Amino acid sequence: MLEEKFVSSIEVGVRGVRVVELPRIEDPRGNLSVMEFEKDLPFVPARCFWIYNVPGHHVRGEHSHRRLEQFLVCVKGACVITVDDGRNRADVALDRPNRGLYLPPLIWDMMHQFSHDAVLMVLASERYDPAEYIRNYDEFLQLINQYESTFP
Ligand code: T46
Repeated sequence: MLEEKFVSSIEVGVRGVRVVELPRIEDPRGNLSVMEFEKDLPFVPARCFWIYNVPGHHVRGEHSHRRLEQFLVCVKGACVITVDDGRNRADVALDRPNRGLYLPPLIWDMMHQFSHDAVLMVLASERYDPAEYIRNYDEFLQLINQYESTFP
């Protein structure tokens, strides 16, 4: 179960999306945060990428994934992630390096309001496959309707 995986997490009112508070080990030499993939994540990452040097007014994402699970941490700076399950929408501020955001498949996401120094790290459950993206919002809503009639 997802809730059992994440020791400290909260729902945001969008299907399956959770904000996760990661440990923050404070030390006079600096702080450290940690995740153990098999213990702390509902998937074992196959890929990691990071987004940086985003001009403040630019929006990234604006798509959904058919199968992909992702875990996002803004390891430096801040940004806002808008998540949408076709019924409900929420804005999540990723503004500290010990806060993560879990995204299951079939969530429409948008990344925006990047601070000039933001570095957004993303762990993904699969290798990169452009065919797995849904880039059209109407197509996304159709898939959600199919999904909800299959799994009411
Ligand atoms: C997501 C958000 C958070 C690759 O070659 N390999 C990769 O693994 C990725 C993620 C991208 N690319 C190439 C494909 C494009 O030519 O990098 C370019 C930019 O990718 P994209 O327009 O998809 O970037 P974002 O920031 O809109 O979205 C990315 C992820 O694709 C997506 O999964 O949720 O970051």
